[in-house]
Amino acid sequence: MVNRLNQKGLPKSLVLQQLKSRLKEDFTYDSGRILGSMCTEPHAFAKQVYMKFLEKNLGDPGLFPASAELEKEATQLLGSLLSNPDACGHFVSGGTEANIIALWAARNLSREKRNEVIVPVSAHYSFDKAADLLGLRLIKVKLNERFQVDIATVKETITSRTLAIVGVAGTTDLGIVDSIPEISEMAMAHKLYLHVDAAFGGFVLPFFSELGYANFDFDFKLPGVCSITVDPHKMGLAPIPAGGILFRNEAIMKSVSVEVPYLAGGNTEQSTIVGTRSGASAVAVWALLTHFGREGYKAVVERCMSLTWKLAEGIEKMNDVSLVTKPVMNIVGIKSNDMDIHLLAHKLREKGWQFRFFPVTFGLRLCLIPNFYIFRVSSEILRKLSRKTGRWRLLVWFILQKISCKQEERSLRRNA
Ligand code: 0PR
Repeated sequence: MVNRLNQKGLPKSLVLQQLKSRLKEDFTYDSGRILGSMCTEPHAFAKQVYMKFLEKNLGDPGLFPASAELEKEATQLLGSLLSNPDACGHFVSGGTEANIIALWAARNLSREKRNEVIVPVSAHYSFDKAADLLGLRLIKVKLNERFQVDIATVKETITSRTLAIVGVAGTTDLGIVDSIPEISEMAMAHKLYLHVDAAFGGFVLPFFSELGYANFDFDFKLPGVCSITVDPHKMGLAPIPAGGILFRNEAIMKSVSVEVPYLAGGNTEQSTIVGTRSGASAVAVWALLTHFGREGYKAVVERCMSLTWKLAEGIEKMNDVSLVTKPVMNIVGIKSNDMDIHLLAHKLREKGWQFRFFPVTFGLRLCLIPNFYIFRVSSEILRKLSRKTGRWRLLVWFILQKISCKQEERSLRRNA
């Protein structure tokens, strides 16, 4: 069927009715069926702020200077979380744009003829897009037995063509953190740009040492780190779009600046890919950071991690399935030696459950995100599902037992 614009418009009520029915097939976070997403239901306060300031456009700081100032402040607040209150940067469409901007800066700052970027094979596919757009070549390095980038191979891979190295602090499939201190040393020694993709981990790892978990150095504390991707629309509970790109200093950011001669009195620069850009997102991030503070985000991470440990403990006790590896942050990979986990993912999908299947590790990914509805609706549906899925009952039982935890739900609601 070809869709054509109606000659006459329809009444709002009819349009809304159509939308209600047309969008029924979309998953919703409050259904509790989304178990493998890195995004979450945005925090209610962030939604309120976002709706209030929808018209703000950071592409025109002449019209919205106060919003631009709040964005600057929010990047500093986030920078302070990542050991550098002097950090600068922007809130952009997502981690993809942030990673593209980082490699853009690396390329512009690089010495002549350098066009190779070393990334772990676990790096997000946004780096493939970045390389394609920027005319760069990705050199993908294998992982060690702990699923971190293999440092010895990174070392061997550096040549006179290398311009940058990317380290990941929270891989997309398993939430693994590369050994960024070692990469930082290497980057310093070879005068290479180091970008850290902490799109997911940037809101998780800063609280680990205070919470008594294994500590990971990954941020601006390490002198070689030039930029960090950190996405408020993942673990930061902000509405989409809110990716974050932070630079160590302005000189690095300026390497991608373009002068805009006719906006804001003719004296402005832009260092983002897009021009018109959501100010509401940046304002909502500022509001969330200010409202939550360190303690607030720490509590979110603590809850997510305590669920993660429970899930991991439960899986370890099961016969049919096992952990791909011990979780580092609130991402759990589940594999099986004697059943087809891909088929399980497919079956669960058919039944309306959303997991991610990762072909490389041949595992399912669960993200224990701050979305507390997960714990509410799960039990009843899982009970039904458990009767139907036969041999996979154990996994389903496990999710029912461990994730649909009423106690957690109550505590999450109390703290929301
Ligand atoms: N860096 C890392 C480490 C990521 O995991 C992701 C996205 C990105 C960068 C890119 O971020 P944007 O998607 O914001 O551009 N990781 C998620 C993933 O691939 C994105 C996602 C989130 C996909 C929610 C689906 C979903 O429901 O799983």
